[in-house]
Amino acid sequence: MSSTIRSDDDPVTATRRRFLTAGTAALGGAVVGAGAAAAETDNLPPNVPEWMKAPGEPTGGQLYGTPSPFEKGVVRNISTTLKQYISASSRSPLQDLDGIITPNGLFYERHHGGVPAIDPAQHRLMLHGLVERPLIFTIEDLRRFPSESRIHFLECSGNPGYSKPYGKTASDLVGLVSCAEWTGVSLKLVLQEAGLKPGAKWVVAEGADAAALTRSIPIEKCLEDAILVYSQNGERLRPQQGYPLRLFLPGFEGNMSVKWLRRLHVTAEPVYSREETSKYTDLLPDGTAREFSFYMEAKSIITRPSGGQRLSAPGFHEITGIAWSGHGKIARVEVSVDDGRSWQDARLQEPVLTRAFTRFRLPWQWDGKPAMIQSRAIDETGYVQPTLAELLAVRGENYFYHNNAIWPWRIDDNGEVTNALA
Ligand SMILES: Nc1nc2c(c(=O)[nH]1)N[C@H]1C(S)=C(S)[C@@H](COP(=O)(O)O)O[C@H]1N2
Ligand SMILES: [Mo]
Repeated sequence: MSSTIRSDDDPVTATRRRFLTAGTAALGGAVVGAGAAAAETDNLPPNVPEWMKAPGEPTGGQLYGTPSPFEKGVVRNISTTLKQYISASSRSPLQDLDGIITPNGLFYERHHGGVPAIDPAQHRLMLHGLVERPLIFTIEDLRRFPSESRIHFLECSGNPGYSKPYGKTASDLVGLVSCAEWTGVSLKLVLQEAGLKPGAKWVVAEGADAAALTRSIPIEKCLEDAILVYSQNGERLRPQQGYPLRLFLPGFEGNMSVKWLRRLHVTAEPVYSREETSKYTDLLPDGTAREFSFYMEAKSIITRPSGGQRLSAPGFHEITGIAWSGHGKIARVEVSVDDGRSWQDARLQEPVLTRAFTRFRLPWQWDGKPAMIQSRAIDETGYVQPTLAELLAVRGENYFYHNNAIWPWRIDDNGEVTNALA
């Protein structure tokens, strides 16, 4: 027996394709990926490890499960320079996650007035304005409607929020994005229950937090795919994500998915609230403002190898990351391993869903020399993720929202991965 990993399509006796060559444990040799300290233990082959010698913890010790204590470093990333009081954010540790679903405890957070503690029994959703029948719903009322579940990303328009790229890790750079399965009732059904009056063109959504965050949403989006969400990844929303009810607008900038939703006011015009005028409006180089900037454009990031990580040895490494677009499905992701001179198609992991994370992968042989790796997403509309220089040439630097530029990583000859634009 050898611990060398072989590809699935090879018979186990063949040695055609070996992924791990240098640094891999052969029997009696060193240990894969383990440091010198770990090699001191008696728990390694051929010994029987101590956790096999007695029964483990009984179930019931933890009524709500938590990750292994050995994963305690996989946590949300909270800025140490920004005051985390009323206006706060925390970033998803994208570089530590696999697949396309962000676990609820690691979902990014952004709030403008703290996290309210809402008793669902005392929470109501009011629907009024240009409707035939103004209605007030309890959470139980909303749960009586037909439900639906869909997987979508959510991204803050301030992700990363600066034209000057700063930060070390994928999380520092673009951690204000996450992806989950959302369950709730289609907003269209709820609007139909009230009956829209002629002239109903906008729906103004208001949150029940101290910020009373308010945004005007075009009626077309409300009737297309907006959801009134009460559950995320199978369980009820977390307080940070809008418990007990949030609006969810697939593909639109995060701040429009109003959390702790208390009111939907159907109007003929947008209300020009603070969050759609002084904030989240993009001032262009010619002095005009890009209003409104609803859609999050195609974007991708390599999460492994990525900033803060280190390649252990030359040889095989899988390059993997996530891509997403507010305009629909990801059509292609291209990866360059030679500083943008040539690009290859990465393999897209199924399912490729609309307005959701798509995981991409590219097998790569690192020759041990310095390298520059980067990914660019192309969505089903044909839109290609731009470089930072291309983006700044068009949009200027008067504002810092909607930065969907390519983020290259530099790999040093010692395997260290750093932000190539910093
Ligand atoms: N009521 C309310 N809704 C809100 C916010 C808020 O502060 N109050 N923040 C918005 C912003 S800026 C973003 S990016 C998303 C973040 O959602 P999350 O914290 O669930 O990731 O919620 C939006 N909805
Ligand atoms: Mo945001």
